Amino acid sequence: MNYIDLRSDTVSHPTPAMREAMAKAAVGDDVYHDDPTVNQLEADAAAMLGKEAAVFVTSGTQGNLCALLAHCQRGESIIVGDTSHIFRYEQGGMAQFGGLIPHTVPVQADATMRISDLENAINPDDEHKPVTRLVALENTHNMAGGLPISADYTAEVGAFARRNGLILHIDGARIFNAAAAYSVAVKELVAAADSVTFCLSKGLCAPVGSVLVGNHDFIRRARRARKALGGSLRQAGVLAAAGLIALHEMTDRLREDHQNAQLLAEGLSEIPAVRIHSQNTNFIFFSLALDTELTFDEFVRALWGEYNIRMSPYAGENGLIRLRTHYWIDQPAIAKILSAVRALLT
Ligand code: TLP
Repeated sequence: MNYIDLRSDTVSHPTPAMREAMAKAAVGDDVYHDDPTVNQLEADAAAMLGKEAAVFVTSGTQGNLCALLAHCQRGESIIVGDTSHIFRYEQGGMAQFGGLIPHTVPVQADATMRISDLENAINPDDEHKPVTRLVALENTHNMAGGLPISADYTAEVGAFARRNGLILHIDGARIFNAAAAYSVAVKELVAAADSVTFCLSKGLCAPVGSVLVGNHDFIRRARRARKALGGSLRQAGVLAAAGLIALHEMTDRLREDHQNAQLLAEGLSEIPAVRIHSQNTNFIFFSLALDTELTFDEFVRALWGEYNIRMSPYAGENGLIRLRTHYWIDQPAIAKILSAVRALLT
């Protein structure tokens, strides 16, 4: 990348190895299940997450929606965090396309939801109320500042779900970041879940795509949902080829992104006009001191106009700037960012 883009990890471009693999990928028609590269990606993803089967989808949003459509019937209710991506940033697809009713529960500062709150969100067997079918977790949690949640907590929610006859889905868009943060195999983090969506296209750098995993019967139904949503692809092996590199070569290096985020946050915290709000995994949230000469918008514009550095205001909270490190933000880039911010703010 010939500019520095910190707006998200979704902006990461494919690596040279991915572009090469994409050019050489063996392909077939995936609707006939005969794209060997997609089949390989699905098999490898299922094995890595410890589930029976997988389906390649175009995005995290589509993966979550296919999961909800495959697990639930119209008119049912699902329990989700009040700051979860599924509830806040997926256009209410569950209601638009699935007729599902979200029952929100507060997400705590540590990115978990209290088990007592989850218990209270289950509707009683009462004909006035929608049937509660599913609970969804998010790991790492985007709006909680990229905090990972542990295998122990996930197991607790899994036990809660089983006790109450509920399905557990994990929006694991960045589950490999969580695994890197806890130094555990991703399989352990999702052992209690019935299904998991994870993204190939964020910190893992693939240009397109996510994967949804679960048991055979669930994946068969998710494939049907994907088709109805127009998400079944044909020679998708060109995309899956990059996905295979994401899975096998990019997951272990996420630790570097976390270390770089820490380095960047430490450097920024030494600049008097900067207030660091949080730094977890590959996320940083910061704001500018109130007496800073530049307005927030001027600061972001000058960084881009004068230094080729992109940052964006965070939609959730006024005045907060959200940064994400990724493969293309290396230590020389961090030095450039720090000197540009220093130059603009001092
Ligand atoms: N999040 C994007 C934006 O949509 C906010 C970002 O830049 O962080 N789950 C989680 C936890 C996510 O953060 C995202 C993307 C998704 C699902 C959806 O993935 P895509 O963008 O592939 O549909």
